[in-house]
Amino acid sequence: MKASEVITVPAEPYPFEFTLGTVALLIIDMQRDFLEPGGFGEMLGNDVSKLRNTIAPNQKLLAMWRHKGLPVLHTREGHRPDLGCLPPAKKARGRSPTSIGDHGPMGRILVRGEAGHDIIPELYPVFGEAVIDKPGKGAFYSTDLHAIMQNRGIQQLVVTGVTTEVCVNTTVREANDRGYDCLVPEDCVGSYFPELHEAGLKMIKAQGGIFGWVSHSKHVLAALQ
Ligand code: TIU
Repeated sequence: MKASEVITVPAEPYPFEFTLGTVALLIIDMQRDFLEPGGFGEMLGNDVSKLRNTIAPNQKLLAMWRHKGLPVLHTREGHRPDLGCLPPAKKARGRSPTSIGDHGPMGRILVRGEAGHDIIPELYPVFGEAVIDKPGKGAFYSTDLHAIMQNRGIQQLVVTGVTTEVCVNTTVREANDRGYDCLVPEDCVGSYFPELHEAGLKMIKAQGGIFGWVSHSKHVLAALQ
């Protein structure tokens, strides 16, 4: 496959096209605190198994991306240890007795450098893969993701990770406003809430692909074989 070859993936609302020279895999917030039993997500009463179903398909996609030598970008949601980048409104919201910055099951919750903030071992970044620390839900807000993409000539993103309706959806919307095309493989994104997962995917592909495209990892893998 040449860098300029156009690859077509069956998707909704219509096939998604990209070239190897301009596409990246963007894996959103596959962090221990969201996915591991005993982490912050479970502590809040969520069933983490719904998110853990996304690990195996993400591993396959990541392996293909690495095999092809294509760019991989990872994000982590979290804050400086002094919480300087944590908006008081974000800290207060939820009214949980334990919140961001407090001591949780795997260190201080969503604080950079803590065990729970790090990416799960199954999808751990390797040398050369950018890790973007983001204070918000979207991966573009207050990060250098846009600059990295411009510098590397990236125009299309395959976006995976958690959660479908929160950080994945926000990031796809931000990417859309910056002129990027996004494909979301539905089996590689997950939510604690099945109905919000479904709605999150529908919102992306509705109205002729108002924010992007939705497909399945098997179609992306087959197109790259
Ligand atoms: N990564 C991400 O989606 N952060 C969240 O807080 N998600 C929830 O669904 N809570």
